[in-house]
Amino acid sequence: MNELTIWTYDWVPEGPRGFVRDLRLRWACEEAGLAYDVRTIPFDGRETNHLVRQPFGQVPYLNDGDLEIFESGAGLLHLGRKSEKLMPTDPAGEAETLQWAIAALNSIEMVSVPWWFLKMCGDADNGLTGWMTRRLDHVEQVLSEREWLAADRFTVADLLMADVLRVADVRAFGDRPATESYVTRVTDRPAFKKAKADQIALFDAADAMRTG
Ligand SMILES: N[C@@H](CCC(=O)N[C@@H](CS)C(=O)NCC(=O)O)C(=O)O
Repeated sequence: MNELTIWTYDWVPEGPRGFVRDLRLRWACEEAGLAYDVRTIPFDGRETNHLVRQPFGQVPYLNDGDLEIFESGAGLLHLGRKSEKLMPTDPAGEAETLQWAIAALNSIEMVSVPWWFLKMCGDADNGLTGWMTRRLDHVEQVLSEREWLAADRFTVADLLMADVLRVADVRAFGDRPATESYVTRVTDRPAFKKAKADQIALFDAADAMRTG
């Protein structure tokens, strides 16, 4: 058994496969060469069956020995401290990485998730469209001037930002060539491909168990 255990659901419907946020933690471990196990809790009953570990009934959460951490962003920053491949240790590089990791969560995903949810509910031209446009345009401007968000190289900030931006509806929302090539570049990394394939394989295998 490894010190690091990533927790996810034992099954999800097909739609979110490849996008469940345990992928962020798998991806980080793959990038850093950190050994990890993946364990599951039942999807059925998720609203209440693991509130003691994740107070919103969601996944992922992470064990590192006796440490328990929920929120994918917190898990990523924790892993970042374990490997320079994910987060530089010099103060300037670390600060850049932290600010862009938080920006991915709190300035982009904070808008993109509710925008996407309203769109999924049939309200494509919803009240968040202007806000979403402005945020994505600002990111496009940044990405048109640099290859990576922080420290002139791949960091956990890119992992998070690319994961937020790779959602098909977000990518299709306007023509942003720098963003598109950034997402393609980051998700072309072998660590991402392995993390995604492993997650999909876990959920695909669980189909058979559910149908008997
Ligand atoms: N802010 C949380 C969001 C976690 C989240 O949205 N998890 C989804 C799977 S990707 C989930 O558990 N959804 C089930 C639910 O909300 O009931 C994080 O980044 O860890």
